[in-house]
Amino acid sequence: MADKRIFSGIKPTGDLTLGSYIGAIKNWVELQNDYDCLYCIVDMHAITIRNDPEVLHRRTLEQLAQYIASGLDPKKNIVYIQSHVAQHAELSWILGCYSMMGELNRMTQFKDMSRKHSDNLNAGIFTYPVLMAADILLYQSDLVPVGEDQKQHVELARNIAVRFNGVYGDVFKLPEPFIPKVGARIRSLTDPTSKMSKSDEDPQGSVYIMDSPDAIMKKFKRAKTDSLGCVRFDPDEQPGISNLMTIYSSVTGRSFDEITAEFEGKGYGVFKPAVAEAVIETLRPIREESERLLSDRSQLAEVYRDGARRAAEIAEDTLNLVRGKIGFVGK
Ligand code: ATP
Ligand code: LTN
Repeated sequence: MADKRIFSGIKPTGDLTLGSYIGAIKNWVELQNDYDCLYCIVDMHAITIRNDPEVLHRRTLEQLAQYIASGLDPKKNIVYIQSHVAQHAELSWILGCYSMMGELNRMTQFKDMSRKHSDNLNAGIFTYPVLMAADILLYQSDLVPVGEDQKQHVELARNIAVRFNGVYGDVFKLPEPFIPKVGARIRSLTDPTSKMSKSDEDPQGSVYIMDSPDAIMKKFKRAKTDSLGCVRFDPDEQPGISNLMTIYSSVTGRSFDEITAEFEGKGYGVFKPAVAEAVIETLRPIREESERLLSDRSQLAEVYRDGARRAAEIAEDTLNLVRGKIGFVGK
C-alpha cells in the first residue's frame, strides 16, 4: 500500500464541467494507483452560496456518480460526502482560532466571491479556506491535486499547519498543491480570458460532463478564436486557440507540437470539430455510466456510507491528537 496520502474535493455548486474534469478528476484517476487517496464532495463548502435544497441534494448524488463514472474506484479510494464526517467541522473551528483575519482577507477567491455575492456576504465565505484547510489536514495529506485557482488555498492550509505545529510540535503533515502540467486552467469557450466554471452565467462558455454530443459540437464550433488562422500555442496572441489546444492535448495526450503539425494548413473549420469529437468521445462513457449509476440509488448510498466510515476513522485519530495537544479533556 502506498504511504503518501492525497486529498481533494469539489463543491456541488453546479454541474461539473470539462474544466473540473481536466483540472481535477482526470488527475485523481491517474493518481489512484500510486497513492492512498480520499476524494470528497464538499457539500459544506457549497452552502456558502444559497442553494435550492433539492438541487443541492440532486447535485451531490450526481457528482458522486460522476466521480465513479470517471474512473474513481470506491474500493481503491475513500469516496465520500463531507457533511457525513463531522470531524471536518470540528477541526475547522479549532483551526479558525489559528487563522488570521489578514491572511483570510488576502484570498483571491474571497475577494472574487465578495464581489459576486455582495447580497449574501456571509461569514462562511470568509472562513471557507479554513474549512478547506481542515479537510486537508484532517487526513495528514501530502498532496492536494487541484487546478491553478486553488493553489493559494492549499498554501494557506500549509501555513496554518506550520503555525499550529510551531506551537504544539509535529501534529500536521505539511501538504503541497499538485497542479497538472497541462490543463491547470481551462478557459471559457466564449471568453478565453476567464476560467471555465460551473457557475458561469453563460452556459455556452462551459462544456458540461453531462452535455449531449450535439451540444458539445455546437459549443466548440462557436468557440471564440481569432483571425490568424493557424493552430499554434500562443496564449497571449491566440488565447482561444491555445485553450482549444490545451483541451485537445489533455484528452488525446498529444503534445502541442504534434497538434500544430496535425493541423498545419487546415484552418479552424477542421480543428474545432476535431477537438469537439475528441471531447465527445472522452465524455460519452462518463455520461452513460453516470446515468446508469444514478438509476440505482442504493448502490450510491453504499459507496458514500462506506466512504464516510473509513474517512471518519482516520479523521478521528487526527482530531484526538489535536484535542489532546490543545488541552481539551478527553471523553
Ligand atoms: P464554481 O463555478 O462553483 O466556483 P468551479 O467550476 O470553478 O466552481 P470548483 O468546484 O471550484 O470549480 O473546482 C473543482 C476543481 O476543479 C478544483 O480543483 C479546481 O481547481 C478545478 N477546476 C475548476 N475549473 C477549472 C478549470 N477551468 N481549469 C482547470 N481546473 C479547474
Ligand atoms: N475550494 C475548492 C474545493 C475544496 C477542496 C478542498 C479542494 C474544498 N475543500 C480540499 C481540495 C482539497 C474549490 O473551490 N474548488
